[in-house]
Parts: sequence; structure tokens; C-alpha cells
Amino acid sequence: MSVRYLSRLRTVSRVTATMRIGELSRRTGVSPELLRAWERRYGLLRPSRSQGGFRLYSLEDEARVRRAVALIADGMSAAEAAGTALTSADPESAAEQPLVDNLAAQLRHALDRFDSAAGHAVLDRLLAAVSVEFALEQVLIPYLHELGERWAAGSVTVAQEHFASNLVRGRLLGLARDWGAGGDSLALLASMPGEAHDIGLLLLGVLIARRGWRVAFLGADTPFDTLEATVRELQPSLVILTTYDPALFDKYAGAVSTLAAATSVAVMAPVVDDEVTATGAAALPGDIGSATAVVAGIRAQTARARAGRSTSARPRAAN
Ligand code: B12
Repeated sequence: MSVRYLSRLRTVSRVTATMRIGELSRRTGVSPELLRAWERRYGLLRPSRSQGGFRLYSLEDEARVRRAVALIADGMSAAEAAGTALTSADPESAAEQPLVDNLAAQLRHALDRFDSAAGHAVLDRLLAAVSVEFALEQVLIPYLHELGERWAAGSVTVAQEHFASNLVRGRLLGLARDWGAGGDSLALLASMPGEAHDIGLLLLGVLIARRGWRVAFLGADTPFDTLEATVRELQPSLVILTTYDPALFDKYAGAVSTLAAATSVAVMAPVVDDEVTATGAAALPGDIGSATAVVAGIRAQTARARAGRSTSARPRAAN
């Protein structure tokens, strides 16, 4: 984990991304027509405007839609559901904490008993009630941390840990289903050679895809030769590498340098930032929420640079 960012752990608040109506529709499963109707009739959505005049929706809008959908599924009329979603406190605020704590406890209980049906049902309820960002950052990541701690302390068996990690990993892959489509910048994600852990990388992939990145995920134990060949083929805007093991980072620092000379690279590894930046790669914070914000910032910079290039290229093209 990069040391510079350790002190900032948990200080980066929830992202305030905005999105167009198509994206909001994709995220919530509610058609754009119905979303517009709910905005018009009930004021459920409170869009801002882009410079070009497009309506932009926030994660709070997304949370309200999810809340309304869940209430309608519980039997309320659309008008009642919209009214409740609007007047209840921010569904992702502290007011919702008991619900989240309860779901986290139920998840722990279900997965400790190897009950996949109950585990999936809890995850279904969680994802219906709150945004994916909130579910991952506030519930699943803490749950996985705690699972790891309990495993290290010997209070859950290796079998329980494997069962739970694999079920959660499967759900994350489900959330990742369409991360290879859309998005103007491609991020190529890989764990270093010899590195078996990839759940953190998967979590990051899901979160950055929701911030506009297209993602190609190579996962655990990726050799550098195949990574380099894939970089040549896909021409990603960013390669994100990860390892839990400082010895693996040291072993492959030369290969990271070679890669960083060819393309933009960011690394999450448990070494001091200077070791990472000496390779020419950017050091990512170990906290996934913070790393998501950093990677989103890299995309914004890339987009600005691209816009600058096309503006300065235009007069030349006209000559
Ligand atoms: C699940 C797990 C496994 C699974 C991995 C499955 C998978 N597909 O990922 C399996 C069984 C394969 C595995 C294997 C091993 N594991 Co293991 N594993 C774990 C466990 C229980 C949970 C890890 C996890 O995914 N947690 C969920 C994530 C979200 O949380 P996290 O790990 O805390 O990660 C946080 C940050 O590090 C960061 N992060 C993680 N990845 C990334 C990626 C990016 C890009 C970013 C920005 C951030 C980020 O974000 C997270 C949230 O803040 C931990 C126990 C623990 N206490 O954490 C051990 C643990 C990580 N494993 C460990 C070890 C030692 C091993 C083995 C060597 C065991 C062995 N003797 O064989 C092998 C490694 C083999 C190898 N060659 O790599 C050690 C690592 C110690 C170290 N620093 O080197 C841990 C900490 C256990 C321990 N206390 O000793 N493991």
C-alpha cells in the first residue's frame, strides 16, 4: 500500500460523479422515459446542466431512484414511493446505517454457514437499497476486510473464507459484465506475476468503470510478456498493476519501468511511493475509494489533454 496515502485513508468522501440519463437508466434498470416522467411529475431527480445544456444526474439522484424502485417493489404506488424517497433522509446517510449493519450481519451469518442462496438474497437487497459505490465501499470492502481478519485470527476456516470470497467475487464479476463497453479511455488491470490476489483489483475495476473508464481485466498472476503484448494490441490509456507482496514489486520493478516507458502505469503495492515513482509509474493509494478518485482524475486529465490536442490541431487542419 502506498505510504503517502496511508494517512489519507477514509478521508476521501464519496464521489460526486454526474451522468447523463442513459447511464442513469443503465445503472438503475429504469427506462429513460420513466425517469423523465418521475422527474417531471414528482421532482424525484434534480439534474444539473452541463455546459452544453445536457441534464446531468448525480449519485444522489441514482440513490433516490433505487430507493423508489425498492419501495415500488414493496407495493407502494409510484407517487407514494417517489414522495417517500424524496422526503426520507439521504438513503445513504447515517440514517440508513442500521439497515446496512443489519445486511452486513446477515451476509456474515449466511456465508459463514455456506448458505449461498441466503448470501445472494442479502446482496440483492443491499444492491436494491443503495448505490453500487456505497454497497462496495461501505459494506462489501469492510466485510471482506473483516473476513480476512477473522481468517487470520482463526475464527473462520480456510473453507469458510474461500466460500465467502468466491461468492462475493462472482457477484463483483456480475457487476463487471458490461465494463468492457462504452467509456472513452481503456484501463488494463492486472495483478503482478506470482500474485494470486485480485479481488481488490476487481473492486477497483467495477468502481472506475462507473466513473467512465472502459476496463479490460487480466486478473491474478499476469506475466509481463503477455501484458506488454496486450498493451501493444489494446493501446490502453492506463495500466493498473497490483501486488500485496513488496518482494514481488522489487522483483519486477525493472519490468514496470519498461512498461511505464511505453504507456501510463499506476501501481498499488505495499512499498513507499518513491519506489513506485522511481519506475515512472504513479503510486496508487491502498484504499480503493481513494484509488478510484485518483484514477478518475487521471481520466479527466487525459480527456483535457485530448481536447487540448484536438483544439490546437483544428487550425492546422484548416490550413
Ligand atoms: C482471499 C485471500 C486469498 C485468496 C485470494 C483470492 C483472490 N482471487 O484474490 C487466496 C486463497 C488465493 C490467497 C492466497 C495467498 N494469500 Co491471501 N489472503 C486472502 C485474504 C483472506 C483476503 C484478501 C482480500 O481479497 N480481501 C479483500 C480486499 C478488498 O481487502 P484487502 O485485502 O484488505 O485489500 C485492501 C487494500 O490492500 C487494497 N487493495 C487490495 N487490492 C488492491 C488493488 C488495487 C488496485 C488498489 C488500489 C487497492 C487494493 O484495498 C483493500 C481495501 O482497502 C487476506 C487476509 C486479510 N487479512 O486480508 C489474505 C492475505 C492477503 N493473503 C496473504 C498471503 C500470505 C497469501 C499466500 C502467500 C498464502 C499462502 N501461504 O499460500 C497466498 C498468496 C499466493 C500468491 N502467490 O500470491 C497475506 C498477505 C501478506 C502480505 N502482505 O504479503 C494476507 C494479508 C493474510 C495474512 N494475514 O497473512 N489469499
